[in-house]
Amino acid sequence: MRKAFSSRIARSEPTLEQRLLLLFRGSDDGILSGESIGSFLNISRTAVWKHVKRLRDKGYRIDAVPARGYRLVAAPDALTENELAPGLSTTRIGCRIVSVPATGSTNQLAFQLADEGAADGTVVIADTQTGGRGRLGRRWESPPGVNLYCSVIIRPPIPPLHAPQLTFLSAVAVSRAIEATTRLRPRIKWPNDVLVNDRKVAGLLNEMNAETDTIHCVVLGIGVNLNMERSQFPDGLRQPASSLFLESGAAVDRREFTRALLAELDALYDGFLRNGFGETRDEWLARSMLVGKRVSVSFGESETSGEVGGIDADGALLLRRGDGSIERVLAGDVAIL
Ligand code: BT5
Repeated sequence: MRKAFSSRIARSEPTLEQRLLLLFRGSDDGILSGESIGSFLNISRTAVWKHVKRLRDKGYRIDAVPARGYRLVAAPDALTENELAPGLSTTRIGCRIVSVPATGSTNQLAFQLADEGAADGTVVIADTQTGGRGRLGRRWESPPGVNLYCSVIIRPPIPPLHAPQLTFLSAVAVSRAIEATTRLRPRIKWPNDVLVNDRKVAGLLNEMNAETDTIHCVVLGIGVNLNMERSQFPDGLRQPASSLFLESGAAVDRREFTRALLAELDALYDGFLRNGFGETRDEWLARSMLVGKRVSVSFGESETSGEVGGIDADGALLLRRGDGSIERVLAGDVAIL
């Protein structure tokens, strides 16, 4: 028997390190005496020193200012819980953020954590992936320091049959986050791509652990090319690809983008659990680049074509064929004709 999980888990209290960072960031000149830190956090001077050292070990530059105390000079450009949690006001998504410098695939790590009981809304982020996965065993290029690779563990009380609906949540959340942090206008391509100026900037890979009628967990894998440079894209990608930086000309603050994404996902997931798939589906359709277009969809050896009418309640693509019949397509790669 697997453990049952509460569907609503409040974000845990900030840790001492997070409170220390908040203190530094809230102080006028960025300098705090060991004594004042100790009294704010109710810890000894030795404990203050230990926490400062721990932050330094994590890449924070904290200088000692003679006779005055400590000054936070620079924070690492890292997508850690310390950097993301302050200012993140979600109810589920991001209740816990597990951040690692490198892993094979964040989806794989998320499944391991889910097996160990990780709660609904746990987010796994890696700075780089050595075996980033696309669909059908394809590879997802994941260079360090520039992009976002994250996997969100959710445990929705829905039948496994409806799980494909969740891909649409991720696609809408990524699109909203792009709009919230850049001036770009993203479009969604069924089933799992987000494009800017017809170039792919994000890919989604949802995977599930389920039995016939019960979902144990769904892992929403989200890869967004934020600051990737042209030279970091290998030749021969399936379709033209780009990053938000390349399309907008401005570097994206990875922390700001990640917080925006988690907030949008939280809001959409909350609406999904309360009111079902309808709202996400409507927004997805409004953002879709395919509706009304003639497309061909290939899956392995098979290929079909028609005019896109929309998606149905299960997230299947609805194709109107030449003879007027409607075909439901559950998976495949789409090309616009
Ligand atoms: C996808 O597959 O688009 C799903 C990508 C999901 C990646 C995230 S990152 C976090 C999480 N952890 C993982 O291990 N995966 C998820 P698909 O539609 O099959 O597209 C894959 C194809 O896109 C590849 O075969 C390449 O041609 C191309 N591609 C590879 N890396 C890319 C990149 N960074 N940007 C754009 N296109 C890329």
